[in-house]
Order: sequence, then C-alpha cells, then structure tokens
Amino acid sequence: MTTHPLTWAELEALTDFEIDTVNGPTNAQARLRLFGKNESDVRVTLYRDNHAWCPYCQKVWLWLEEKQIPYRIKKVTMFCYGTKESWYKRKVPSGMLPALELDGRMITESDDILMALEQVFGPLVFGMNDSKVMPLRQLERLLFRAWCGWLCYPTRSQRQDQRNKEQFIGVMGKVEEALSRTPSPYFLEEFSTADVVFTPYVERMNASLYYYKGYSMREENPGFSAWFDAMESRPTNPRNSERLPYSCSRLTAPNGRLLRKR
Ligand SMILES: N[C@@H](CCC(=O)N[C@@H](CS)C(=O)NCC(=O)O)C(=O)O
Repeated sequence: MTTHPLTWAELEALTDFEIDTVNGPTNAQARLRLFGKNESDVRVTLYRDNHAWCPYCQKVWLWLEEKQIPYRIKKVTMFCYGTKESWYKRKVPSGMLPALELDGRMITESDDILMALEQVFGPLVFGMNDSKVMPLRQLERLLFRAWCGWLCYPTRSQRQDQRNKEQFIGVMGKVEEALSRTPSPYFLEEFSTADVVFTPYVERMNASLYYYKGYSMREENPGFSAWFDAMESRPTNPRNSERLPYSCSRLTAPNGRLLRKR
C-alpha cells in the first residue's frame, strides 16, 4: 500500500471525470442532448441563459430532460450580465429568454413553449391545460406573488414584515394541502408537468427565504420536504438543490433587483 501522498498527476490518472454531456445525466454544459438517439432526430433548439439561472428556462429544460426529447442548446447573455447577442435580438427582438425553435418555428413564453411541445411530443403525464394541472399552475403563481411580497419589497415596519410572512405562510398551507391530496410525494399521482411548473421558483424560495428570512421551507412544511427529497432523487435534477442555495440567495436580493456580476 502506498503511504506517500499522491501527486496531482497521479490523482488525475485515477479519476474519470469526463462527463458525457450528450447522452449522460442532465448537465448545464451541454450544447446537444440526444438521449441515445441520432442527431438527425433533433427538431428542437432551446435558447437559454449562459449560467442556468433563468427560472423560466429551467422549466423548459426540465420538461425536455424528463421527456428525453433530443434538442440543441444555444446560450444567450442575460441583460444583467452584459450585451445581448445581436443574432439573438434578430430572432427575439425583446431579447427575453427562454425561446424555443421547434421545426423552424420560433416560440417564446415558457408556458406557450411547453404547450407547443406537448402538441408535438405529448404531455408529461398531465398537460398544461389538464383540469388537474390548471389549479396547481394558479396556486404556483399565488405562491410566487406571496414570496415576492415577503422577500422583494422593502417594508416600513416589523408589523408589515410579519403580515407579509403570514400571507406567505397562508399560501404555503394551501400548497401543503395540495401536496397531501395524493399518496405520492408529487403534486399529482405521479411526477408530471405540475412538478415542473413548481420547480424553478420553489428552489429559489427555499434558498432565499432561508438566507434572508431564516425560514426553512423544508422544516416548516413536511409535504414540501418529501417533495424536495423526491425531486432530488430524479436523474434529471442537475443537482440544483446543491448548486442553487447560495447563487439564488445572491441573485434574488430583498430589494427585488437582480445582483450584477462585478
Ligand atoms: N413570461 C416569460 C418571462 C421570461 C423572463 O422573465 N425571462 C427573463 C429571464 S428570467 C429574461 O429573459 N430577461 C431578460 C434578460 O435577463 O436578459 C416566460 O414565462 O417565459
């Protein structure tokens, strides 16, 4: 047995850290995802931000990964990081992300993108307009607004902050109730579009509320705790729960403004 410490070169020779970005697990570096299919099968290009921070891009990204739809990825600079690429502004004049090219047709707005994908590739178990999914989509927006109300707007007094917190906790109660309606840890009987819709902002809430408000979504909400556990066990989860807490809490500051890279 060797007792001397290994050199960097020796250590490197013992590792195999090459990741297969094309057919391997979900990763933020990929420019092409094939899931074992051929490049000629690619009908979709996803335009997303460089650093996998945009929550609306994440929604589409997760959907494509769960459905294993072959796709290309083109990365675009967010305004808060620099100059938007002119080739992208020619395609999407507003510069907003995400955008998706499906059989040559350009689509923007993450919900419209998911609906267009469903028409071509079928729903992710339940569709965006399914009668079970619609009320959950509305609930997700309610939770988003309550989160912003508590975290992102300056308050004049502690009482105001407390009221905003209670409002958030009230909506969380409704979400917990929704999660408890099925025996599965997911929103519906099994993992579906409904979970994809909740994922991006719930991850950001979890991180930012813990960091800025000392509120632990996992500890306070057993349904969410089980949901996070189930989500983290999925191979499509690009280790967001580990990647996001710090970067999210820095990104979503209580003044509601995105922090600029210095
Ligand atoms: N309603 C849109 C919202 C998209 C959105 O707000 N995207 C932000 C990024 S999270 C954006 O593109 N902002 C311009 C930029 O940062 O460059 C959707 O659902 O797709």
